[in-house]
Amino acid sequence: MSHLRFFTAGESHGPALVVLVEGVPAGLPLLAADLDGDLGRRQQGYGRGGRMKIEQDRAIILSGVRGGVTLGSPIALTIANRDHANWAGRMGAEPFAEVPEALVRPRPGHADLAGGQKYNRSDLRDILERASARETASRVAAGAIAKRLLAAVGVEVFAFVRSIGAVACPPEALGLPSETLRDGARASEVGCPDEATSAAMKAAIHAASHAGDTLGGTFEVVATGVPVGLGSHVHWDRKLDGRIGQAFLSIQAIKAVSIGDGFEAAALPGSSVHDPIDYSKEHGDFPRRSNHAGGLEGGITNGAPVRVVAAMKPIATLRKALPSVDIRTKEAVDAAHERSDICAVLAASVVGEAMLALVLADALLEKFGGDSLEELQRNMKGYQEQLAQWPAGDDR
Ligand code: EPS
Repeated sequence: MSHLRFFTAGESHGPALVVLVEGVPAGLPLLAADLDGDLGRRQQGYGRGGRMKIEQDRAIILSGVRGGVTLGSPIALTIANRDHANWAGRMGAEPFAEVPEALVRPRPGHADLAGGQKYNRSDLRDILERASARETASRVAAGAIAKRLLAAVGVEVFAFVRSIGAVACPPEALGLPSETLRDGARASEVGCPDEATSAAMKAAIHAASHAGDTLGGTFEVVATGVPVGLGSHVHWDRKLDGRIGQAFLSIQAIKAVSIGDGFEAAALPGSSVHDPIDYSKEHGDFPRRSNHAGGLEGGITNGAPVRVVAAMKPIATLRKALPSVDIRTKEAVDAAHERSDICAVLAASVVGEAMLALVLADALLEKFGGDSLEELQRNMKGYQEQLAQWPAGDDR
């Protein structure tokens, strides 16, 4: 991401998370409260653990916004870790009075072991603290800024949960109109727009909890109102589907991502997969009869909603801990367990919204530029006028 850049910093039980977002044009109305809605949604979901009872994630904007409007300068913000108060003497930048007990029993599936080896740390807490999905609160704050920018040009991003463990939303529910999917997901404790499936998902999470186990699942993120022409076919690192894939695979516990019909398309003939082209005289555009492509062809947005599906593995911290090894004694032990979520697929779907919003906002600024919101909107209008005339004539 080179036009809208963001950095995150912070350990899970350190004093705070820190976010820096650079490249947001001047003149965008922005309040901390605009970020808090998504931060709160990320904390929700049936199956979250004890930490979410402690935290109340709120953004404190430190720079880049004056009187509720962006300045075009870097936006810096923090989110407090309330749990830090319970980690006195064990977390913090200053030397400790007493060496804290080291974490030496790596959890299979977490960064503990490989991270400890790579960074030469003998207390695996030095790895866990940053690998934790707590970091995703920072991404959601950055993503909420990107969403504000996208909303100013008519793009909306939302997500819904498609499956949890073996319980999946029926195919007919997946094809419901966008508003129904969005509102249904927001009304569900597991983020699934189908009521009967939501109930079955809750039952599955409940059963996993009793078994000391965890559950993963899949979610879909949709962006509507995306203009034709974001991304490019001309080079591998400019293809927008590739950039989306990287953004989603960087989310903690995400192991697979697909666009449009994804893996399902591989089993079908081309005639069932590609979206026939029409021409609308009324709108002067080229609508499609279907959207199997998920709004992307040749690495370029085609004007249809962008649809991304991601698969989250079950959380790696299990109450009924898996076999591991004490890295100091080399003895067989159970992996470490302090507390954990049973299922966080709804939370991950909110993080997915943030990542898609950040990639789309970056691609939007790449195509249209603009130091101010007005300039961005003017540039977009000029392009839309060009599209309405397209093709203007012979190229040569
Ligand atoms: C999380 C905070 C963490 C975990 C979870 C996500 O808090 P704690 O480690 O204090 O319980 O609840 O992180 C993980 C699932 C993980 O594997 O690291 C959060 O804010 O989302």
